[in-house]
Amino acid sequence: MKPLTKLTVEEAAQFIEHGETIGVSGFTAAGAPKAVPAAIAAKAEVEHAAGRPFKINLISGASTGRSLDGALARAKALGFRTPYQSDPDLRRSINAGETHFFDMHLSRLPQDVRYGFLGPVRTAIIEACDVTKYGEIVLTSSVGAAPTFCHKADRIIVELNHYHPSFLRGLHDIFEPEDPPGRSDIPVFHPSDRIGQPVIQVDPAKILGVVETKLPDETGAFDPISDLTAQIGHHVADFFAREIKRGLIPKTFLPVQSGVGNTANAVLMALADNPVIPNFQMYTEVIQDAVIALMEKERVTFASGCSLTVPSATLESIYADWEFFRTRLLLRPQEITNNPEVVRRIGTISVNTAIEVDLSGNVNSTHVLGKHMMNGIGGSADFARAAFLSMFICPSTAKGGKISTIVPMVSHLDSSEHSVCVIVTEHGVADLRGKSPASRAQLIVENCAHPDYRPLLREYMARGGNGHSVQSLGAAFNMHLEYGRSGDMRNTQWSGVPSN
Ligand code: 0RQ
Repeated sequence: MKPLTKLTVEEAAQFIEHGETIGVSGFTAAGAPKAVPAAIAAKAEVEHAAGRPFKINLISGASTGRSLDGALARAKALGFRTPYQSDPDLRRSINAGETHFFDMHLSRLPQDVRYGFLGPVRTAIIEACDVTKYGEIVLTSSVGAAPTFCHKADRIIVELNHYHPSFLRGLHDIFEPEDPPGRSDIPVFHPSDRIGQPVIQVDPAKILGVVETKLPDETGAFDPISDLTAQIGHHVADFFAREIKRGLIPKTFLPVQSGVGNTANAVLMALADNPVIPNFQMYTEVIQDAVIALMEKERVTFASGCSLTVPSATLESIYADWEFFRTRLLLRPQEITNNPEVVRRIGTISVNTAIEVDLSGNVNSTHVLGKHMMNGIGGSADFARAAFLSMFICPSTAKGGKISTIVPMVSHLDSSEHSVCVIVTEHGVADLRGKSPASRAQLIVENCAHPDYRPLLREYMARGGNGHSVQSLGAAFNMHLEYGRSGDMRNTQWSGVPSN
């Protein structure tokens, strides 16, 4: 067996051609390649300066880091991007129409690549903590869609990142289902069930070469918990505690999925502080730092996820205490972490963040004022649709109160009212299960909307007239339009708007 070829980053970048599709490891900034993408961005700048076109199509697990999405967007080197992003430069490029972005459910990405719906993948660029001449690739702090990219790409470039220790072999559970009509069940019955292999096995002849690096993940720290996020967290925890007392959630609780961000951290901390909620497990996609803090306190007993998206100091402390964490953490492909079959079977409790929510309970997770892409739907709807209980949380206002996140009708739809069970803001909880449209609207306005907006929303509801839902088609977007006109939704007037 031949040893693997060593490459410099520049040599690796020279393999990448204008117009090709690249699949990269990583899920969030965790485990994404860093050195080769930055060198591809530098190559793009040289090509552009010489008057030659250079753009690639990029497919990842989810968002990536600044050396990948950020560098390539700044170099104007991204023609097409899917399935998720959170980089400010890439967001600008997408909203300016320079990069074509396809926003999709993260659980579907690997199979859509296998089915060929996203075209052929030429090159996979994969961050590893170990790679052998037999073609065994050991991933780092995430799995994402790396197994599928490795299997479908014509060729693989490995970024061997010595920042991550090779003892991570065993953290990952690599499993790819067969495609229809041959697909069988995905035999995960508990968050800790292992169903695959610890490595991605590839034909070593496909590995173009190995670039050695030592670079930390580009994951930022979250803000400290604020009064507002703490209030949301307490409402969520109190709600679940009540449900346990009512016998509607088992006393042993159920595996939790939580979205990513400051509010999600606050929710996890509040769950852990609530004495009625027992120690629990996570079946989630992003394992963020609150999970690690709660694991150290033995409140979270196990976490199955797709990535360890934690600041470098936290990751280093996990590696330093590997004997403790080794038996409590497991990383899977996004096709499995977010799989609706598994999420429904194990009864996941799902908590995600909304940009806006309407009076029917529809959720917009992606588009600010209906037009500007924020990040993408991510895994939120994979979980929301299949969960035992699906909750969306958000502050009741944005932009210093000038925007109400509770609106008559969402300006873009990601999770429909049929997938959304409960809404929570800092003002309270609207439990929408088993409620008619009129009762749902009333609960959302009275329990969740900011008091400044309640009179406006009550007036809107009164204009709805006859019909099953409370909507007034002539006025549904008037609050959004008012923000465009005066910069403050509180100035909305309903007079002059037809009632229907
Ligand atoms: O913008 O920072 O410029 O002020 O949106 O809002 O309140 O800080 O909340 O960071 O938790 O993000 C939905 C975007 C929330 C995120 C979303 C503005 C607000 C601020 C961020 P500024 P917050 P968060 C797991 C599951 C979809 C994917 C998902 C997300 C910025 O949670 O991308 O759930 N979710 N994945 O001011 C105008 C409104 C607004 C608004 C908020 N109504 N109008 N601006 N903002 N509401 C992860 C993965 O899938 C990988």
